[in-house]
Amino acid sequence: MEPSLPARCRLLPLRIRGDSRGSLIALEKATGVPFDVARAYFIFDTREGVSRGCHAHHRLNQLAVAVHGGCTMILDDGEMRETFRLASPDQGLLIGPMVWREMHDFTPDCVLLVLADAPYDTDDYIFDYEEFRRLAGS
Ligand code: T46
Repeated sequence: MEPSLPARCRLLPLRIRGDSRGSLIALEKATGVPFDVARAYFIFDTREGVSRGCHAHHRLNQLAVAVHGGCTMILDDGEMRETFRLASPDQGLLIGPMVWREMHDFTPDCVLLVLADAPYDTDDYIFDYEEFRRLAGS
């Protein structure tokens, strides 16, 4: 069953272009990416028991795909908090602005690909949860 996600978050089913050689998934506007991609990064080799994220962004839109392995995502819009497992290469997770995100329980082989609509900018981060709650409520 699809998880109900907080505001500004959405699951994006990704079409697998499979043939006898194997599988391919393309990420672009035509396949549902709802923004112009300004940056891509991927997270891998995450150590056992380590958590990542634990912040929100003022403006950033992102699409996260567990292209290999998986991790548990916690998403929080300031009112609703949802936990679910992101662990399939044909499932994209859109995370909009003002969403607190945490990533836990990475499999050792997890490769998390993230597309973003803006360059890396430390000023866009909110690292304090209470500040996030205050801004989300205003
Ligand atoms: C997010 C989650 C899903 C860069 O130099 N450029 C970049 O584009 C990024 C994202 C990071 N960095 C540097 C900054 C740190 O020295 O890479 C190091 C690790 O980044 P960070 O601690 O921010 O990684 P996560 O996994 O906690 O968070 C990242 C993204 O920062 C964040 O936007 O939503 O992945």
